[in-house]
Amino acid sequence: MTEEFKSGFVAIVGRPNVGKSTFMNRVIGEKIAIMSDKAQTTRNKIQGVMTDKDSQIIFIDTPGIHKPKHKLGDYMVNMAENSLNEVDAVLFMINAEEGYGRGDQFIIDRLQRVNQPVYLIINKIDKVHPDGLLPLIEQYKEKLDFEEIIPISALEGNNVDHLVSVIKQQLPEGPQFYPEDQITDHPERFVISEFIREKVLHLTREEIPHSIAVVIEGIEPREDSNAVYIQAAVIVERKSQKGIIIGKQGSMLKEIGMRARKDIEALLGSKVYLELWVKVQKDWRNRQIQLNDFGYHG
Ligand code: GDP
Ligand code: K
Ligand code: MG
Repeated sequence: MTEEFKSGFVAIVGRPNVGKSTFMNRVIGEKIAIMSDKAQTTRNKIQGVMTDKDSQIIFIDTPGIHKPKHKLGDYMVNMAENSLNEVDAVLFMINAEEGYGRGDQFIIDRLQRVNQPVYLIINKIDKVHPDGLLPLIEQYKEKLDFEEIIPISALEGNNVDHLVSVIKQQLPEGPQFYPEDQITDHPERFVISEFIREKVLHLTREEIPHSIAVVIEGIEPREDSNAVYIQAAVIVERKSQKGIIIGKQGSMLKEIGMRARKDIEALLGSKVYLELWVKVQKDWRNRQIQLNDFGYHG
């Protein structure tokens, strides 16, 4: 009998900053999920596709499930929960250094309603002494019936290959959903907007928390010059925030644009002209009706 091709969808859940994006990027090998020390950087689900000769794994990097604070929070939690019931396996990632916390209980409560196999992934083992792992494993075992418990270091790569092979065994026979060279099914538009948002968050630090969105208003490849023209708007809630993002004589916005442009050029492999501006749109997070405009589709 010949080996059948296997394929399936795998969701990654866990508190913010446990290393979900780092893991995705290590497995996929490209900067598609945005990594940052700030919580909630990954807002939409990003799919990364890993293909080899006999399998294809489609990873869903969910936004961290957490207790909602406003409408957008609700939306994010619902989206994350829904995606868990459409996958073949769930990776519940924790940080070996932090141990069990209330944020985990909130996620575990949700995972109890999931029928698919749930794997406990203990990440950042490079930061702890191996003796500390056993008590941690015992503690989590009591909370949920995990299919398997796998310690890894997403940053250094320890045991990541093993985890991938375990997932592969779990997958059903199935088609190759995406072409081999495709690493994400998100339109470039979304990745580009995330690059810009990442730069805003990095450069403005705590002054601009998460109350921004980035909307790509135009992407226009010009064949004559092999360049891509991109127009994007940064949406803020208050006028004061607009001032911070623009900076003295536009210096901040210029820096944001310059850094984002470098990432976008690397992504698209061509020269990029990026036109950025800032718009004030009051209380956008609580206006459900606008969410679709910003690209938050369930
Ligand atoms: P996410 O919010 O779960 O997507 O977390 P990120 O992937 O953005 O990672 C948050 C922080 O943890 C970043 O600074 C990463 O470099 C760091 N990190 C992720 N995985 C590891 C790991 O295995 N070991 C160590 N030491 N740091 C890690
Ligand atoms: K993060
Ligand atoms: Mg992330």
